[in-house]
Amino acid sequence: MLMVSTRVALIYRGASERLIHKTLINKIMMARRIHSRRLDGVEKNIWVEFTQLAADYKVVNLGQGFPDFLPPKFIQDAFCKAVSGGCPMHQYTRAFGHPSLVAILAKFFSRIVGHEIHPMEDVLVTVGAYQALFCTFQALVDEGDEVIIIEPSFDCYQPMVKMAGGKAVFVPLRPSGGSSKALSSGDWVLSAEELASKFSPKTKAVVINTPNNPTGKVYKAEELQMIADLCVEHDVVCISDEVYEWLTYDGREHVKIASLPGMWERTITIGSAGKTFSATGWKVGWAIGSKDIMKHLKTVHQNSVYHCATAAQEAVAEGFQVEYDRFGSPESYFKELPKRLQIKRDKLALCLESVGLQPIKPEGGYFMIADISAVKFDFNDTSSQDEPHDFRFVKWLIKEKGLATIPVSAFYSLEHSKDFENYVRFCFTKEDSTLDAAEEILKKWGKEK
Ligand code: IK2
Repeated sequence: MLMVSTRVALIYRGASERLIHKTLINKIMMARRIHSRRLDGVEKNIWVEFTQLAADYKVVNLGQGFPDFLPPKFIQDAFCKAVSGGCPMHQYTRAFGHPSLVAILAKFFSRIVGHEIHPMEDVLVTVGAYQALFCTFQALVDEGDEVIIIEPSFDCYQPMVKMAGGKAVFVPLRPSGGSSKALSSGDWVLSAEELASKFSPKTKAVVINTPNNPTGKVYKAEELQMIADLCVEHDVVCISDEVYEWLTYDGREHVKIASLPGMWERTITIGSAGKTFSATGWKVGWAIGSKDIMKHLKTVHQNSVYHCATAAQEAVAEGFQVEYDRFGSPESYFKELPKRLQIKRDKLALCLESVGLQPIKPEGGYFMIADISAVKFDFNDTSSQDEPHDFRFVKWLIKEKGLATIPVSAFYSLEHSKDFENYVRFCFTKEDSTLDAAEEILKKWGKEK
């Protein structure tokens, strides 16, 4: 009896020693670095942080850039038709873009760029403009390469360059004549000398974004020509993010840098059906460029997502066909939407002025930035006390007043962000009722001051 229980005890002891041993090994394993070095320093993301904060506080949201109104009926119908259109729309399609979509994108943009775009060779359909950017940086950038980014810039460019092994080199747009005088996004200018000084033998590409997020700057033809000349002189690629291409105001014209002499061969133009048709959740985007560059983006794409949703691509193709047929006419959504947004922009600008926030009127895009330097606010949130001024203002506005916006210094590198902590970004691509609710909050706060 005694011998049996000793044996059982020994078995148990053996088992528990094995367990301790295994746990120790697990602990040692977990102490190892499990994440790749390319993720160091890119963990934070303003959209994740501020979208969550806006949701937690259930605020009026002029933060993230998406319309809270429906896409136009013709494209909703096209989506419904696509998903009820039989088996093929529910299955895989061509990896680099659904045939009907690449065909119409090529036809549509050939007319604008002034170059015959080949649907199968020069176009890549991606999961939103985001993935077009990701494929571009992965395809072009090698360890040690430099990529010049004009700031303020959409916040994913720098982390994507870094993850590809490259180094971002920044050059800022500056308010000409000082911030008190630069009251339109057109007053935010790029110095040709400063830009030229950033090129080196390591420079692989320059990234521009027109109309710009967050300022709304629409680059003039002569500004684009200056950038193009430098790209040709230094034999580098231009990555042109044009997701807001149809949204220009006050008669301002959007110019594609790819349409300038000598630029088709060295430009990757990036677009978004989300912004084009007010359907950001569909996540259909594209990159267009010469086949010699595009083949490398396709390699990244086929080894990552392979292709994006078939039915969404079919619907976007139909949307572009409708717009192709009525291009330039007043019924065109590409004419009607900016007209509508211009009214919203002006309404918001008046409201901001009335409470002492100085708006910088955008020439294009979804957003308006405003100077907050004249504003006093009392924020007792110790958790954010080391954060930049605009971050604290935005958190205060969310938590204390119930209105979400985005801090503009998040669109700058550490090198320049300190100079731009006095701005916040408002999205005016919203229902009138949302803008009215925001106005009510701002006016109430204005009275309390
Ligand atoms: N490029 C720019 C300049 C963008 O603004 C966006 C999307 N906008 O982001 C939301 C915001 O700023 O509040 C993209 C690329 C990505 O576009 P897509 O949604 O097609 O992936």
